[in-house]
Amino acid sequence: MAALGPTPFWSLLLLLAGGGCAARWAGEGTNRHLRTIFLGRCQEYLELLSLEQRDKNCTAIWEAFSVVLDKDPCSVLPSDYDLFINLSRHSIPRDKSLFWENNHLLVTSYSENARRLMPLCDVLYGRVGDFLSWCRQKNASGLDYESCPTAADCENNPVDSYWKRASIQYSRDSSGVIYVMLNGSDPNGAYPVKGFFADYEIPFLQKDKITRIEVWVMHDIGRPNVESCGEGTVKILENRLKDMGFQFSCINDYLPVKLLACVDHSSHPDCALNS
Ligand code: ENP
Repeated sequence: MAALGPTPFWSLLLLLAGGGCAARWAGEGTNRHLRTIFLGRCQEYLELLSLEQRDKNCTAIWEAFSVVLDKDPCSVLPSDYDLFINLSRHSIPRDKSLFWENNHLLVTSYSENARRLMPLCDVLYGRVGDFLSWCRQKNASGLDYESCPTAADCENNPVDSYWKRASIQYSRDSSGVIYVMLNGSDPNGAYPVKGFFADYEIPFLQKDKITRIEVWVMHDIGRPNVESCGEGTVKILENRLKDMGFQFSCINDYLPVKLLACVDHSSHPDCALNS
């Protein structure tokens, strides 16, 4: 039986004080098995590459990546990932690039591990960091497993700088038909006018290598239809791309992707198939 007396009271007080202590940063802490996951994903991904592109060294790629783990978590720049990108970079097949906003799970399902299309998270240098978080502690060496900074904490955080550098490379290396999957049910609009796509991907597309850009505005099954092709922020995107000289087209609820979304909502009226 637990002893009565002052001890439980002080324990409770300490627990309350500790429990109320907010994390330093707004983001998830470093994944406990970051290195193992990174190396496992890297090695597995190499099997997808052609023999000529497979001569990559996952340990060297990890070493290049992990230099940011020795840096202050608000002082990591996209250029800190240059060596990591140079070691892990491989070509992106023509007509296979898929850009997106606010559709991560639909994108990963549709891309089929790079078999159908190859979004950034199905490229080696995007795959190793997908869904993960990493940062050093603020005032000490060693990783912070409790929290990591997001853009709301500081601009030059390790995760955002990684995605910025990876996005720039992915855009530069994309060619042929460019696909873009947007979410027309997002209350803030389908095309975030500030975001990775707007700021770190569109500006780095190589016009001479790109034949056209096709946008798919998907609507979540059973959720409001906020924007469609030709409306609101989608129109802003259309004007921007046309001004840059790209050939642009837009499709609402592109059927192959909609059919995939309907797998989880097969009895919803929006998923009824016409006989
Ligand atoms: P969100 O906010 O919908 O989803 C962020 C989640 O997707 C995080 O788990 C993140 O991994 C993962 N993710 C996969 N690829 C990217 C990515 N490429 N990126 C940022 N996060 C990515 O996505 P965002 O923030 O709007 O980013 C969408 C962008 O990805 C688009 O520009 C698209 O074209 C691009 P983690 O490690 O942060 O947990 C670039 C930035 O591919």
